[in-house]
Amino acid sequence: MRIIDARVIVSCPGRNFVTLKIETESGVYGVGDATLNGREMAVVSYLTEHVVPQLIGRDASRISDLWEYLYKGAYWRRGPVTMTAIAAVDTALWDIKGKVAGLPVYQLLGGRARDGVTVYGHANAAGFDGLLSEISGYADLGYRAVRIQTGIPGLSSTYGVSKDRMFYEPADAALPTENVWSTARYLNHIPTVFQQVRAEFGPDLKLLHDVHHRLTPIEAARLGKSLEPYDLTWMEDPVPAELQEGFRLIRQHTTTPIAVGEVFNTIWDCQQLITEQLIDYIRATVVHAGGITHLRRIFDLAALYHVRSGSHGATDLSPVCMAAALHVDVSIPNFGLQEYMRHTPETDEVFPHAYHFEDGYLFPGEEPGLGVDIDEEKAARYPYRPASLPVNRLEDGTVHSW
Ligand code: EZ4
Ligand code: CO
Repeated sequence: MRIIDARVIVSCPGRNFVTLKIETESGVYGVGDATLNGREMAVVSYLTEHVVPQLIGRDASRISDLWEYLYKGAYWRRGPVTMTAIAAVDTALWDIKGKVAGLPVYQLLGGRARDGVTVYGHANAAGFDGLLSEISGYADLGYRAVRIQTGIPGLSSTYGVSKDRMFYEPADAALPTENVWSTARYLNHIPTVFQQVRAEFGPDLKLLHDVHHRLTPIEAARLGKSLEPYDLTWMEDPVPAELQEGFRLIRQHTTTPIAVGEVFNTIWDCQQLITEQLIDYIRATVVHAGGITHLRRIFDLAALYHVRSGSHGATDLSPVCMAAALHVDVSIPNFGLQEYMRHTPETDEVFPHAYHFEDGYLFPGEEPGLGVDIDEEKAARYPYRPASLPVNRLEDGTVHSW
């Protein structure tokens, strides 16, 4: 079954998405997400200039072989642009394989290991009263797990607190906006928030928090310790993770579980974190970690070391990525949690999908393949708009991790 065409579709139905569509001689086609927030056009160029010409004429059924061909064949390994491009190809080929087999992709991955995929939503507000009503809203919708982000007194803005009530979008301008950060203000405030939230909602609701790479290991250790009484499901991205051994220090001091991985591209980014049992949840994704094929390799390694999955599912991961993630989530033994930020109605319209939410769970649906598509006519109505993620500075002007 030869590949006869591959196209990169860029569309901005509320936010930018890059989608790869691979067509075969039999007429069956597959789709893959290739969105890298704030760096979209780098992946578009990598795909159109370098990958697509190499796909034409190849056998679409040889997923593993094509993965190795694109990874080893480039000579230059790893990195977000390369791995996002490979992920898009891999995802589209799994979609094709499922359609040809007449089976949803999760069946090809071993079948269902659970009934539904437990998801967590994003409750956020600048102040405490707003936060409580956001959390209640999620609980009323049936969510069993909620991520909590809140404003920090003395800071005009911070990561995770939306301007739009429903749809948080950090890539908020063509050129980066700038935020101001204070670790001291943050560390003093956050435990008081969780103390009140836990008191209000009782022991059953799972509570999560995203530190978004802003602390040093010893600061993260202090935060984890101070949050222990409030029983967090995880503390996410406590420190930038280039230094994997840095997590040892956090681990020595706190039993608050640690989740990391949304910016990881390969198994080599988390190999030490997993094998030394320095984390509890690995949050790598289909789109940024080499597709279904490579993500499964990461999750399999994690399973040996009691590390569970916790895949990233922010709005910049398109419905194509979400669909692929759900087929993986429902079929692996060591599933933990799936992030689920709702897409805008425009996005859902451009990407019709079979997955659906019910009572705190997502279900991948029973369509052959991934059960997601791109409506190219509708996509064409939303042209690309440059958008960048913010840059963060300390109060004295020093550039800090965002
Ligand atoms: O900042 O997806 O857990 N979710 C996150 C996200 C990321 C964005 C970056 O593109 O940290 O909100
Ligand atoms: Co995050």
